[in-house]
Amino acid sequence: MLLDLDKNNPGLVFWKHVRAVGLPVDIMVPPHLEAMMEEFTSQGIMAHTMVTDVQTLIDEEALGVQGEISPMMDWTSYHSHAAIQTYLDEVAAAHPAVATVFSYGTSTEGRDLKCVRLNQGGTRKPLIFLDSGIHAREWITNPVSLWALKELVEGGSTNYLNTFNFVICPAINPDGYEYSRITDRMWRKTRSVVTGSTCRGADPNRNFPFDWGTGGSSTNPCTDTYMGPRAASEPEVSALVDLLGTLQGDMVSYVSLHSYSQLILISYGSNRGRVPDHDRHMTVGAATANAIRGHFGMTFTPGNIVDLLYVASGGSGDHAKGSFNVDLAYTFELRDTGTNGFILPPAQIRPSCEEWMSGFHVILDNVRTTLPSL
Ligand code: 0X9
Ligand code: ZN
Ligand code: ZN
Repeated sequence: MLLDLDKNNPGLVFWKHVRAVGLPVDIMVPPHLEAMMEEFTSQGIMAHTMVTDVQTLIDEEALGVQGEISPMMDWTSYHSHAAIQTYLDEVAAAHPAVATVFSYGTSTEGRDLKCVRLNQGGTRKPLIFLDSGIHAREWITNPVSLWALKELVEGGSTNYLNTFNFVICPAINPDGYEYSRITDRMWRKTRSVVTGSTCRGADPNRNFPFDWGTGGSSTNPCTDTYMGPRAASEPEVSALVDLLGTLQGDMVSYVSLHSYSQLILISYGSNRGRVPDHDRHMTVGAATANAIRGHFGMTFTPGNIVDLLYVASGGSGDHAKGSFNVDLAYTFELRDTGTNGFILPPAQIRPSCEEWMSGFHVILDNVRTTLPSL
């Protein structure tokens, strides 16, 4: 009878097949065939239920898997995009009066673009914007922005919530980040499909509308500094441009995290050269570098992008300064200076976070002295 069922009844799934008389058989039975149990007993076959609901088991297993890919954030390893997003949700759940997660768009491959808004007391305050992960391979930037988030909600920086609101957006190029994690560690760009080319992706930091395509970016889709077919062609960039636009009335500072070289970069990167308030940016930048050096002795150098690096148009910092005229705009290049480059050892994650945070305090303290009345 069991052999017959094994062969002919499509409704039953034999987890353990019929072997010999006297040996047990495990059968998964769909709800509409539950009466089979009595038929077994009436045929003299001993039967009992081992698992009442298989779906519950599957669901519980899925929870376990999720726990594995998204542990509570630590600063001793690099985490997947999914784990980063889970951490944002955990922070918001643990601090509901202060932190809210919101989505501002979708990446080319369909990943949610998410940020956390910190707004203590629900009042309008000058807004600080911080992002990380615009370049896929610059992994260290993500734990640093998440560390800032943690310090602001429950660490040594909570007092800043009395003065400022924050929008923190880690992993603003999630497709590129996952591609760097899984396939090509050195990937830099987005993962968009380029019409007429087999090469994929544009450099998101050459794709912002302000001064787009005016120098230091490429029209060749196969290069790492491809500007894209048009300004804000990348969904990740266009969503961020729109988000920044909605914040511009309140935004007093824009900070973007890159690696590596240990630089505190000041706009413009385009041929426009230095910003009108370059001196103020230099003064605050030098104080920021001092604070960072005071922590573990690392040297960070402030300076204009073209002076220190090269002409590079379409950068996010240039857009924030040029289009929205924020008070202070900085693009950081985090550790190191080339020993490990992008592949910064996990042992340096925590120190990178701590030293950068003391620098960030200096920027916040200086913005505080020149606040506009909203
Ligand atoms: O070239 C870049 O985009 C940045 N350096 S990196 O090595 N991380 O790629 C510098 C960004 C400078 N900012 C602007 N060009 N506005
Ligand atoms: Zn917390
Ligand atoms: Zn970069």
